[in-house]
Amino acid sequence: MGLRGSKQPDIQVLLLGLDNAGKSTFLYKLKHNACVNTVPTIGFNVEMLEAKKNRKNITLTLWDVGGQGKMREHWMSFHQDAAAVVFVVDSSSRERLEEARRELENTLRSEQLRGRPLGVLANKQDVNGALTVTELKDKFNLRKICAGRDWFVQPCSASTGFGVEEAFKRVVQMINK
Ligand SMILES: Nc1nc2c(ncn2[C@@H]2O[C@H](COP(=O)(O)OP(=O)(O)OP(=O)(O)O)[C@@H](O)[C@H]2O)c(=O)[nH]1
Ligand SMILES: [Mg+2]
Repeated sequence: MGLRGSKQPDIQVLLLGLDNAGKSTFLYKLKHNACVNTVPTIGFNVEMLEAKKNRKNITLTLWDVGGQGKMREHWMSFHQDAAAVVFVVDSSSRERLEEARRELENTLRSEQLRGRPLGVLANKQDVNGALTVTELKDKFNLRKICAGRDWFVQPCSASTGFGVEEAFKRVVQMINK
């Protein structure tokens, strides 16, 4: 097989969500299977991860973009190349749900992301009283705002690792390549 034939397709996955949602913790849990102490992301982190799809090895590039207010205006510049979006929600923060919902809705309006699959992570399930998947689906009105694309909601805890691998597998499954 020539060089061209062996070249792997470049599959980009975009991690978005409010500041403090747990995006970087999720990324490093996946990459290193370790709970890394994070600091708020200014700019972005990027990591490559191997996966198997249809018995083939594939490489995914995960972009973890900072979620603070000032950073959100840059989210758009990552839309174009994203094969899938993973939107991370802090399920223990009911007071910021509306803000998260608004940002997700804005993101899904992007023309560049039209039809791209979406995984919503109901993160921080280890916290007492965390929002359930059913509650999150209802509050975000996901059935409506995700019309026209594949989507799922995965309960997880990026710090304990609960649901993290499962979330990644579901993202890989959804990607159309
Ligand atoms: N209890 C609990 N805390 C978590 C979980 N995931 C992340 N955290 C904590 O939440 C805080 C924010 O996590 P980050 O991963 O830095 O959040 P982020 O989404 O990358 O934030 P920005 O970079 O500012 O956009 C950290 O103190 C994490 O330890 C979780 O599943 N459970
Ligand atoms: Mg971060």
